Amino acid sequence: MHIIREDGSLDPRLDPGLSIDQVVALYKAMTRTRVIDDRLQRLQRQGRIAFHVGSLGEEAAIIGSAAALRDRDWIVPCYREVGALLWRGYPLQRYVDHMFGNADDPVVGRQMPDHTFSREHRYLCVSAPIGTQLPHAVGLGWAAKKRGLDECVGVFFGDGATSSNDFHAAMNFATVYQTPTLFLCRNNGYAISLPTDRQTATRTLAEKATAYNMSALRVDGNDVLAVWRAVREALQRAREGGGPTFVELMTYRLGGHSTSDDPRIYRSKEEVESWRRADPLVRVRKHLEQRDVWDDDIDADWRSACEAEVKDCVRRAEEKPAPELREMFTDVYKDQPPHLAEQESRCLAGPRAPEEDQD
Ligand SMILES: Cc1ncc(C[n+]2csc(CCOP(=O)(O)OP(=O)(O)O)c2C)c(N)n1
Repeated sequence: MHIIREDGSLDPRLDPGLSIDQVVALYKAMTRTRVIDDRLQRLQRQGRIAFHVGSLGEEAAIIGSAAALRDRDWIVPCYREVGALLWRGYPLQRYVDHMFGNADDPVVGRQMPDHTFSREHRYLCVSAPIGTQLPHAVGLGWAAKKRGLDECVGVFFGDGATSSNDFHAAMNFATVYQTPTLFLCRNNGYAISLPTDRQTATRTLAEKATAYNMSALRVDGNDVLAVWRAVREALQRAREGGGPTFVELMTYRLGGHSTSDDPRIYRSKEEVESWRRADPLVRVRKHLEQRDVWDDDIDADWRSACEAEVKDCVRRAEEKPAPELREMFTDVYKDQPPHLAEQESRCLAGPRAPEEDQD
């Protein structure tokens, strides 16, 4: 499914009828995410943060999905979806503090960068082993259903995750128990260096849903309105008791897998260039220009506002102290077991603690 055509006009048969202000908000959020990604990539190269996993080229798939969900619905991320969290109003300063692992980081430096969460924004913590978030999302949906709550769950994952055991367990459980779970598969062409056609023998990923008797949609994931429409349709089905839907979002990872990756080793310049022409930001901007609500000057102003915002957050984050050493021992057990209490006191005493304390 495509809705925004090459020339920026909309397919009238599929136009989901968002107001122009809503489309501007989507474009602004997508651009802001890209500016943040760009800044974090540079900070990693300068050695100021340790790691970043970005969403370059996948902004429509992520922001479009988040926008189609309601605030009461849960988002279960993979690891590239901070744009969805920011869409929900998560403070950028808190995210940047997390990226620096400083004292104000919600996980006080105990997680890798880009492994944040927010209960307040109904955004689960990133679960790094591939596919493990899928059964979590089905469980959340099942719990909501059992409690009679009007809450659905959108879970993000990549094409690679469809080869994990957890994917199949989650798909099966979701249809057997008809959980209100939306399987949002960002098919970005690669699982690090492995292309999708070496990941699976099926022609599409969406057809895997058929084996589980699950509804499926396959849409242009670089078309933010197509993403919005597909996810809203899946949400509607779940709310009406129609169970889960698999949504395959066809997109492309324009950047490396993460700052630890060099994609030039396994894919051609030509391939990347051809996808650059399908950039999701360019696509929606064309539509806004056609509607006379956006131009070069407005765009430049918005981007510099985003850059200034990130720069300010980075400056503040770097001024903050590191977490206290004792934070390593907090939030693990409600009642700290004695062996951990002993380790904590030795650790806090430091390496110069008297020998007899360090047996
Ligand atoms: C169980 C497991 N195996 C391997 C890894 C290392 N790893 C991290 S990301 C990744 C690729 C995942 O690709 P995909 O699911 O397509 O998501 P994408 O990164 O493309 O968004 C791998 C293999 C891991 N995190 N967990």
